[in-house]
Amino acid sequence: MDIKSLIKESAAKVEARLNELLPGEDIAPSTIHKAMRYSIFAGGKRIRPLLCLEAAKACGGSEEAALNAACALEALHTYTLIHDDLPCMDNDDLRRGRPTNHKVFGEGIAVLAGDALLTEAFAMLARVPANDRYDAGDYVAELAYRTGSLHLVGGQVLDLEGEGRELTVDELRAIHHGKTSALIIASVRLGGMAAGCTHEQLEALTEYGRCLGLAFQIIDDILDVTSTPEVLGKSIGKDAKVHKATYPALVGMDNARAEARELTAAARAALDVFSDRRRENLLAINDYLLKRDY
Ligand code: GRG
Repeated sequence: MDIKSLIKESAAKVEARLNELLPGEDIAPSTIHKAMRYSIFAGGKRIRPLLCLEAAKACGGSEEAALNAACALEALHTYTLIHDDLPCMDNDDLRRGRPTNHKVFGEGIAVLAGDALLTEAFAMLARVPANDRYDAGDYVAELAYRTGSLHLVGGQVLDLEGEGRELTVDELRAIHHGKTSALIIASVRLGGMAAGCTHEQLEALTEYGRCLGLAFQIIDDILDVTSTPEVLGKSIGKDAKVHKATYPALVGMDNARAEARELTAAARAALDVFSDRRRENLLAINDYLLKRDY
């Protein structure tokens, strides 16, 4: 299957399951359910669920075993987008091609919609089937570790504290690791764990996620300079406006592109422990994300 069809099919499966797992818009209190659904069903590339499902398949597991974990990752990711867009954070008014959650529902409901999606993510994980190596406790601990104050939330703290200050490349890498790579690492690890992967496979997926995650964020920084809001579905050029450090600003556009290419090669090499057939889709995703234009 070509990569675009793979992405489309995977997104359709994840959206159908999310629709089953999340409370309907007509369930009271309906405002919050409308707000949660507004942001989660606004489109989005669904890269994290895709990585989770494909990591499970690379480890010999089924998509079904990892589907609730894939949904949990998208719910958690959507919470970060809603909260990141709030006036007290990045203060954005466009996300996934639509007005941001707080612009439509108000700040109070947007905070709560993010909170509820975060909470639902753990409920979804608790429903991922156990296998010989891992159970719900392991899945919950994994997502909590990667997205709490040590990683994802911690990355946002470094980001807030770095605003308006000259950052070193290492400081910027630490922000990108927390805000982006940590959830991407969790995506592939949870897919592997849901498939009952070996320790060696889990280590390989962790390194693949780390490299791919950082490359993904460097490309995101590049697109923030070179693309348009119409193509990306979110505001662009914001980082420069608020004097936030980005890869192209710190190391130059050519070096940023070169580093993204090197990380993509390192992510590819990390998958050497898998057979050609098993790693085929993870490799295709890796290449696709380097060349993406949105
Ligand atoms: C806890 C508030 C809070 C934030 C944590 C993850 C994060 C930090 C903030 C979200 C905003 C942001 C720019 C994160 C960097 C990672 C990134 C590039 C997110 C966008 O992901 P895509 O491109 O988005 O996969 P779609 O809309 O396609 O799902």
